[in-house]
Amino acid sequence: MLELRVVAGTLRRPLLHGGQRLSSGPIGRHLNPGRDIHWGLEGPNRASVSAGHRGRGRGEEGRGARAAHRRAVDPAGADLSPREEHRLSYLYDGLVSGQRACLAEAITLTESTLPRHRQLAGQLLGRLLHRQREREASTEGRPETFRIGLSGPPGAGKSTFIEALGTMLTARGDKLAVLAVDPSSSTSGGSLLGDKTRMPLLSRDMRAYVRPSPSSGTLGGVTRTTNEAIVVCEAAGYSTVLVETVGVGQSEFAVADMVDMFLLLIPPGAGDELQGIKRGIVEVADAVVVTKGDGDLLPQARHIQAEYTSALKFMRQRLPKWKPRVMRVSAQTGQGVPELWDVALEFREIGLSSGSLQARRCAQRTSWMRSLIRNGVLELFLAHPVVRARATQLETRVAEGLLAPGAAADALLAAFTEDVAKER
Ligand SMILES: Nc1nc2c(ncn2[C@@H]2O[C@H](COP(=O)(O)OP(=O)(O)OP(=O)(O)O)[C@@H](O)[C@H]2O)c(=O)[nH]1
Ligand SMILES: [Mg+2]
Repeated sequence: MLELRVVAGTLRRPLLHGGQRLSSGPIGRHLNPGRDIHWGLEGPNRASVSAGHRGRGRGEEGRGARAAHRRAVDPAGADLSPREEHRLSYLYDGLVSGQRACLAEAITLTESTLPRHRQLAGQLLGRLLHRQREREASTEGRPETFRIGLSGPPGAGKSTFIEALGTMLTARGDKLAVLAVDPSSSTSGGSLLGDKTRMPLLSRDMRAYVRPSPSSGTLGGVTRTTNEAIVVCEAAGYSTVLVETVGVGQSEFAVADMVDMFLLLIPPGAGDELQGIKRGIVEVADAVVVTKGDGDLLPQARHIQAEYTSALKFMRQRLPKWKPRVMRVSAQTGQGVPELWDVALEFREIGLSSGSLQARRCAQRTSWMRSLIRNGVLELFLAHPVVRARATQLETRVAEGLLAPGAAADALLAAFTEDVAKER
């Protein structure tokens, strides 16, 4: 609430962020356009858009039509130089025709922290989301793609399971994208090597696209980069998107809030009484998957399955028409993997016919936006010179118990708003 008050009270002139009209005024000077706040989703202006892009090639669509489309999709969009416009058109056309090189380049663009790149990425996202919505209009609002999040403790068998499920799906002709979110390895890119080696078949499979999704070390980073990567992969025709995240910290909650179905993977070794697994994450799971149900681990896997089955009976149902299931699989033998996929498809079908899946996506878009606002405003606040000058001293006094945290926060916020007001 505080952050929103600050924004409402200080922003005046229109400014562009990530291709969306936002605001400016004094605060804008400290804002890094397109990075601090990046929208990348349909705003109210875009809701009434009717003219549009149908995913045609460059040759079919004239320059004028392209510019008109750009204005329609993104009325507040930043002015692009001819070179930038060419790059965006190249990426857009390449993406919608399924070129892997463009997919990689587009995701890299969305991950960039350079302000101009963030703006370009925002424009690209706007166009892709517009295209997605147009396509959904022809399927009565039914999303064409299926987004699945998978989380679980380190070593639960997530990547091995994705490899087993993924190869089954690509053998059936599906195109599958795997985004691996590893909040702990944001700078080293450590998940890349790990997950590529754990998904050797998928990494070589032309119908699959495996990519680590960096988090920039923050939860807001996970929300931004992963949400954007999902949209980009879908535009490139990857109709199933799997998002793997290690169940430590909060990243799994962020991922649960960006997918159609959320799976919690539990290894047999997790122990009794849902040991080590946060109850909250069990509550948001649409299915619990007990992994490694083979060999010596089978009895324990059965035991865990029974335990979760009874635990879930007492949990509040998240969707009226869906009771979370507990499945047992072995990625090593492949046992239970097709059955699990059948359950996932059943979940999707029920979600689509009841409308809960569409409703979930709508709510997720709003929460994506709010998360970006929260992070953007916080970054803006922390980067403000007055805040930077006083924060350390106030923090020290709070840490020593000399000042109440609330009083310190109020003092800092007051200093910030006063300074911003002075600048107006
Ligand atoms: N017996 C058995 N072992 C498995 C199975 N699936 C995975 N494993 C083993 O469990 C270990 C961890 O597997 P990963 O797939 O890397 O687990 P993960 O959850 O992706 O791990 P992180 O990404 O590091 O959190 C590896 O040694 C796998 O060989 C299975 O179905 N059966
Ligand atoms: Mg893994």
